[in-house]
Amino acid sequence: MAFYYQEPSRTFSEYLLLPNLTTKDCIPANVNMRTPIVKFAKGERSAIELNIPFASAVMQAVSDNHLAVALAQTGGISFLFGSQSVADQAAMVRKVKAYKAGFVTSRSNLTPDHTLADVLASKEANGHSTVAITHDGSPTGKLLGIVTSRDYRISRDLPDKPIHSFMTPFSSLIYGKVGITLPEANDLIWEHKLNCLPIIDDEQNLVYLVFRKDYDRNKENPLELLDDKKSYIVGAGINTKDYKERVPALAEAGVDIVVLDSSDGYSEWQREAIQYVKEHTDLKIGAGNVVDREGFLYLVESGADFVKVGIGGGSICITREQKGIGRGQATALIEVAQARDEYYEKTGIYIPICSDGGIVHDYHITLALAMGANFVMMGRYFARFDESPTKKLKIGNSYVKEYWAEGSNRARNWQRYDLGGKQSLVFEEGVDSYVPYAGSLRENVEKTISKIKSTMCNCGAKTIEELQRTARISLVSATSLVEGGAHDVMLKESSLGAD
Ligand code: RVP
Repeated sequence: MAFYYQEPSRTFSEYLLLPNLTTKDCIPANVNMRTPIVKFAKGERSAIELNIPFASAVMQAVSDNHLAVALAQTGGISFLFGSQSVADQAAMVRKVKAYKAGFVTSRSNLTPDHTLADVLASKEANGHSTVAITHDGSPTGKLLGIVTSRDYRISRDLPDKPIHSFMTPFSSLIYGKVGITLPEANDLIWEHKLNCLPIIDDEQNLVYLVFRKDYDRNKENPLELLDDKKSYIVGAGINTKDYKERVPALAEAGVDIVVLDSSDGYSEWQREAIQYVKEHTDLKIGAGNVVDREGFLYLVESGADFVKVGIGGGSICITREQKGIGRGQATALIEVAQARDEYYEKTGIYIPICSDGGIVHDYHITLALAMGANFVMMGRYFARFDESPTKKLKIGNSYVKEYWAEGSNRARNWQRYDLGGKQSLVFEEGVDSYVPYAGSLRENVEKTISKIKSTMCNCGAKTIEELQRTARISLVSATSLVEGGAHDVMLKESSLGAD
């Protein structure tokens, strides 16, 4: 006979935290959100810790090198999507590791033979008003000039005017040489009243641009997540099919940590992949996803450095509808956290866990942490920001960004779902969607973190570990859920749509 659980499985929205005594020193400024993400023995520290407990999902629509840099600057980590070629994913890792704060690779580039119409089209497409003019139109070609909106007049100039006739030519440009520091670049920018300083190598090839507006911003990254060589820390998703090629290439590119990305991680394939990574590299590896004690212990005994929890709770995920497997995210997390604590008691080894998917409101993050997660992985949350790799579109009066699932036909990530059958996606486990555009990652993350810190203070906790130890959590009835939102009033327009 099948085994029946006596309790239904539950989601975050069914729980609330109760306040504990808030002492006078328990203010948001004193809350530290540092959190371990790889296993460690009692009395030791985790080899990788985040400054905020956020990871971005292993998804094409979320985690590329741009988002990885932006998230590392705020203290979290991205796991670069794995549903791309080994070479492309390794190149993304290299870009993150080579990124130098304030030094950006030029995103808008044309050749001298392009026209004013091309400049305007490029500006329309990506919003950048500074265009680097290189011999081949690439971001690293020989620098021949720069075009900004001060170089042309749309009312007078004809669209077919060639760029070489109006660009600021290289001979008139102020530039820096590779090796220049950010403060030195900034001095040049101020001295010559520039908006942008190109940085070139000995052959006059363009390497970076430094923008005046970025300088102040880069001074404000007190929580940025750096390795010991001052490069940003970055992770990458892998699968159980091509890890023998993918993992060495990622390691060679300098990745800090990998995670097995699968909708169901309780499998012998994951065990083999973990063991391969442990035997052949020094990399840390996360595994998953699981939703119960058995799955957790299996992956831990296979050697996983952290375990990811969650099946079917993702906003774009239809695994539960398609296959009838999964578990309410809160219940899954509570059971795995309990198994983790018991394992720690027994062995003295602490295994961090990541709650993956289903975060809708910011307070869900605080609940996940209180329930035992060391960090959360989010897709929808990050897909809404400027830095995610997808297109921003206007639909009606609202701006949206595209967000599609890894199990959708669009992503074609069959490796994530494969159970040893034919090598293709036989049916979809996720959808293609839009999410409301929400602006910059930094502003949103800061706001979310301040909400979490404020709740932690209500709960009398100054660290995540303290929150996990002392939180009091209550189930709420269906009717008290109604009481929790604004009710029995008519909302003014300005209050609609608040998170
Ligand atoms: P969310 O943050 O709720 O958007 O969920 C993101 C998570 O959804 C991912 O980290 C992944 O675990 C899961 N996902 C991604 N694609 C699919 C799918 O096709 N079903 N699910």
